[in-house]
Amino acid sequence: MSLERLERMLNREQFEKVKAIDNPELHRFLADWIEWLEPEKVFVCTDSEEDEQHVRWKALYYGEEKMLETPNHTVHYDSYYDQARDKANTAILTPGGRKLPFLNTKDRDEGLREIKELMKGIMHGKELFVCFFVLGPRNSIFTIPAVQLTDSAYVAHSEFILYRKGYEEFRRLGRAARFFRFVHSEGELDERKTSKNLDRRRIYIDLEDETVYSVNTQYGGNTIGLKKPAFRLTIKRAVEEGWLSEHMFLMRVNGPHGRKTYFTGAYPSMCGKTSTAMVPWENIVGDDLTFILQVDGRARGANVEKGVFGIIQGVNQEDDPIIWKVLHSPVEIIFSNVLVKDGKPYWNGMGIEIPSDGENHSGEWWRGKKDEEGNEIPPSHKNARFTVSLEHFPNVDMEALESPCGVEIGGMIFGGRDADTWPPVREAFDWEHGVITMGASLESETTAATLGKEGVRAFNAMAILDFMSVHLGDYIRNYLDFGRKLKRAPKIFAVNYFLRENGQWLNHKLDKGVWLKWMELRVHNDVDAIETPIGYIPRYRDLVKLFKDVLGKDYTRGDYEKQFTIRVPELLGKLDRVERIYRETVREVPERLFEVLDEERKRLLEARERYGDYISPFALEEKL
Ligand code: SPV
Ligand code: MN
Repeated sequence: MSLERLERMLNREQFEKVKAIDNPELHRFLADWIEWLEPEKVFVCTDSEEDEQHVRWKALYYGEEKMLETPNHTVHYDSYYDQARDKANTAILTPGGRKLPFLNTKDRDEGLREIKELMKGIMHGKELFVCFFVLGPRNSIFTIPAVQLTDSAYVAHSEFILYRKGYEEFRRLGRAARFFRFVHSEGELDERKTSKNLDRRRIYIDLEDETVYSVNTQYGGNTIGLKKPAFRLTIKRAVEEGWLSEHMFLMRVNGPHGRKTYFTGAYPSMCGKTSTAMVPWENIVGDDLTFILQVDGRARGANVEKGVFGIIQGVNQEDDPIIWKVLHSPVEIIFSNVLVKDGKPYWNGMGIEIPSDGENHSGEWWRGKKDEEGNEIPPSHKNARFTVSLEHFPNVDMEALESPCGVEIGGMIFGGRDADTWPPVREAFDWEHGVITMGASLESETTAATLGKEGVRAFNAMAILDFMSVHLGDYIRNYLDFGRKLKRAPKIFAVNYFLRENGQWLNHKLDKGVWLKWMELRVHNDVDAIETPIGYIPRYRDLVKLFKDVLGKDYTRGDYEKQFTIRVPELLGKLDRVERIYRETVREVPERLFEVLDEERKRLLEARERYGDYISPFALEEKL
């Protein structure tokens, strides 16, 4: 039945490609949506190089990307007002519009009706790309197949760079495939090929059918189905099935004598996640999304993706030598929302002189140009990005990236943008303490990764709140349960790269390389540490050695003392803020969360009695 409909709508060659997948549910989904979207033609992508090439070419042909001077480099622009994830117009569809505390929700029937109406016939005159990918490595314990429908060759192209191809996986799984679906249309485009009807921009997530709809937008965070749209679906699956789907990088930290220790790290967008995963002397496995499963009592992680959709602002030769080199080599890269002059891309903070005119996300650009609100337009957007496959990074751990059973996780890191409270690095007492006082208590200043005001301190548990498609209480319960199932749980750490004093940073950008080495040693109990009310911190003498070994720097007692002072008033204030949120906003919070927060408060109050408000790490070290 659906096949017959598809046969009428597709040409023979494309029809044969979908017919070769034995999955009636997929056929029905395709037939229904192709009928509804009314594209002029349909292209079905198999895993072949020719099909991928077709998509690459069409992105140029339709003008969604333009060639740059370096072979295989292209540039794509999103509308000036479509430069980040649009939280206001993103909603989880729930029966009766049942509320979630941190995300918009909308009545499912109403949302589906609205989105269908917006999408009726929206692909007139356009080519629809039907693409198959998988989340996680293929044919692995992590694999989730997904099908993407989009009229944006740029979106499809990005997905070929970022995800493993899935057509053969669909064929192999046939009817057994429990697949995600993504339906995207960029809608009407203006002369610059950017989405025009931003007032009708919508991203609706239907958890029941595991389908995400996205319309009238092009920005990757709203449109690349397997990235953040899928993430809302995997969080729900993970909570239902007892595993973890996290907003985390996955990396290898190289210990003494060739020891390899894998870490995950959760940081809100623009808080150092990619740059940590990319620290020069370690190895990257993934920079954004990690699945974590329990296998034989161990936590094993895999990168959901195989590429990077990374922030380009501030990437410079000195601080990010690896990314810099990749961005200047003739490998396949899509630059988005950067300044282009004479076929070369430029971005803010790249450490070289930037031309004073060219083309950027605002169209023709010249220094001093203002937008409609009277704000001066910088050369590139703060959230301008590059899209590139990890295989092109000299520091990628390819074996870990492709391992069908992932890698054992030694440590999990939580970090935020915090001017005055957390020390640069510390270790939790145990899984529960880490999950609750570090992950579930994460606060961070808002950034340009989402639309809205920047620099506001905001609660962002596990750096995942933007995607929290289930009740946060259930999510945290699942986390705590997950740890209980493990024979050896990863150690949990918290980092903060953003401590400030009188407006000055207390740390350098590459200090994170030292914290990583220290955490690696701690995972294997190679160094001891100072017990504080909020966990273990490094001893000065260990850091002196690491700063020398890693950065060739002398680390002063003064710097150490300033950075690792335990700031009791700020820590207590934070505990109160976090507890209030869990008491007032989140339902069915595991009681253990409140107990662990209470224990922490008690320890802080006792320490204050004895040492005062600001406790030097040297004072605590004397106890050792
Ligand atoms: C993030 O903002 O967390 C990103 C980029 O990783 S986006 O795809 O926009 O979500
Ligand atoms: Mn992210």
